[in-house]
Amino acid sequence: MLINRPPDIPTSEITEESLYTTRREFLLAAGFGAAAVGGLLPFSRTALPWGRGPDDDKLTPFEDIAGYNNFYEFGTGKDDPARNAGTLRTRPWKVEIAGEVATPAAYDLDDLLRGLTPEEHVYRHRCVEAWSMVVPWLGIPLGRLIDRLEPTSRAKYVEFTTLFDPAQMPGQQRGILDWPYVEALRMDEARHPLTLLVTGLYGKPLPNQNGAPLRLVVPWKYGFKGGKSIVRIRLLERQPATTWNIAAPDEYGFYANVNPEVDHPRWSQARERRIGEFFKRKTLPFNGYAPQVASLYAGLDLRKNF
Ligand SMILES: Nc1nc2c(c(=O)[nH]1)N[C@H]1C(S)=C(S)[C@@H](COP(=O)(O)O)O[C@H]1N2
Ligand SMILES: [Mo]
Repeated sequence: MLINRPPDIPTSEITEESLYTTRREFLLAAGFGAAAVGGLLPFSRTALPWGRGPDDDKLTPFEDIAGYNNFYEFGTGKDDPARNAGTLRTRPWKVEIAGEVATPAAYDLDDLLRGLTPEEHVYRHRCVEAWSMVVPWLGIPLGRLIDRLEPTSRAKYVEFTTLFDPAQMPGQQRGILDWPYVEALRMDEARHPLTLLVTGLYGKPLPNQNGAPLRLVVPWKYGFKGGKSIVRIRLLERQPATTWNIAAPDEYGFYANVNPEVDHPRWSQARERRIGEFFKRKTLPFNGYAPQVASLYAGLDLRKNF
């Protein structure tokens, strides 16, 4: 599910999730273009114009998406990031573009993304801790930025580094992880159209606790692949070391594809709790995105390369 959406929709226009969903679907069903979404038009509670996917996904309420987070730079409790991330200053924000690109340089974030129109992508979001959400992200397919950077022929991996600033990110005053947080993708994963550089959710700028002003979202992988508050994007010839793989190589592999058949050493990955629901759901291979992404891993043993 994908609609285009202009980047700066005032918060006042989007109040409550059911209205948001219903109005958006009404507009699309009625044949209004993306530009109409967010405008002052009527809404109705008509039937959904498309199926919700295999498990009848409903959007997770904004309060849960922005109130139940993993962002260890602001504490290890699920409610710590919402409480503590107010110290993060997200403008001005510099992003260093480094490695195997035509012109390595530091860019102001707004300049780096200028002319790349954000799109809305509703994705299932699955944490390795076996909970999940359904999130309407606003972002730019990473491949479109990579094209703009003109990679060299040696570029095989893309690495993402989170801000390191213990004054703004008090969790970094403790050595819980090897700071700064680093994640990486193989180039074909990075260029896949589902892979998003996210700048917002629910049509609003990204809350700090969700990784403002720029974070990665790779919907067929466990959430930890999605590094937050990114200050460096580096294109590399060799696979880089990544934070969770360094922290616990037996528990967190480089690939981190959602695979219900490969348990975490300390718990099962067969089922998941959708935030807000009581009964657990079956976890789907590649988080339900197998038709789009399984071919990326043809010939790879996904038990060894977990
Ligand atoms: N910099 C940074 N990025 C991070 C994390 C983190 O602790 N630090 N946690 C990861 C994990 S484990 C998950 S599940 C997702 C959670 O994203 P959300 O809080 O937007 O749901 O962020 C990922 N990105
Ligand atoms: Mo996670």
